[in-house]
Amino acid sequence: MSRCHPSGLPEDLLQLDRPIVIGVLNVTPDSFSDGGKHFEGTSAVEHGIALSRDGADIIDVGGESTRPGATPVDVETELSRVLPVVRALVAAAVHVSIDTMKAEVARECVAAGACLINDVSGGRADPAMYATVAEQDVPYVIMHWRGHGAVMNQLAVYEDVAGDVISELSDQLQAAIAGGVDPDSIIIDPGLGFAKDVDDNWQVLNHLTEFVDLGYPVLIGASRKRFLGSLLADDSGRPRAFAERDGATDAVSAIAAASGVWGVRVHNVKAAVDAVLVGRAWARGRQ
Ligand code: PMM
Repeated sequence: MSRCHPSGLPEDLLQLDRPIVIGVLNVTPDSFSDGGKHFEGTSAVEHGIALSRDGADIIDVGGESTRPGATPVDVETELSRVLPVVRALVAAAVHVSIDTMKAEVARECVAAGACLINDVSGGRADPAMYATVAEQDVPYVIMHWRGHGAVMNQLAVYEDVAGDVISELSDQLQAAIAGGVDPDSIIIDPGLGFAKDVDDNWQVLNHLTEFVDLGYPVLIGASRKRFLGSLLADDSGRPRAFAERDGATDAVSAIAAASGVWGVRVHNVKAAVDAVLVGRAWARGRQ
């Protein structure tokens, strides 16, 4: 089980002896489960502080929805959404990561105090990203990604899902390192729900230890996603409401922690901290 921390992580988090819990804070009008809820700056900051009090180690601030069919935003719009929130949370001594596919947004937010760059495209959306990351001393999340929200559902075609995702993620890793990114700063993420049909996600999760065995810290973002909504659908096939998917999210977080992941990215932080503690204890019982 490899769960060592990436280089560049804030000192106090390096001491943590359980998987990291990252709280989701979408400052967007249209994200899939909390879009519009925290669109106003002050409510976003208050929610970020509340997540931090609930036990989130890092708050992941995003200003562009990545859901299928979402409208892309330009750099200025994204920065105007995220930068004030990043600044206010950093001023409140909260660790912040920036969820962006844009190098300029990443650079500005790290300058404002963000301690991690979470790029769901893993460098594939912006050719300037690797060079920008190489200049920062913060960890960098490389997520498996095949294309933007407008097309990603059409791209969910695999021969062998887990094998294909591992191979494509390895290509992204190689490109990042060739582009100057410090390998010790990299976190990998299989990208649940991104160009993946419902069953594809379960296959990826079933092979989670193979991702862990690649030797990089692994982050998992299952929280409230469609594959959980489908699993919990009612008798008429209607997916479970977003806010009622947290029990299933916690179950995934516990099993992921027992499988050796480095961190989970979730909407409901309190129960997720318990879930990763269960997973850690489970894994220790095995040793
Ligand atoms: N999922 C979403 C957004 N950002 N980042 C990482 N690293 N991994 C994910 O799975 C991920 C992400 C989409 O979910 P949201 O709309 O709830 O933020």
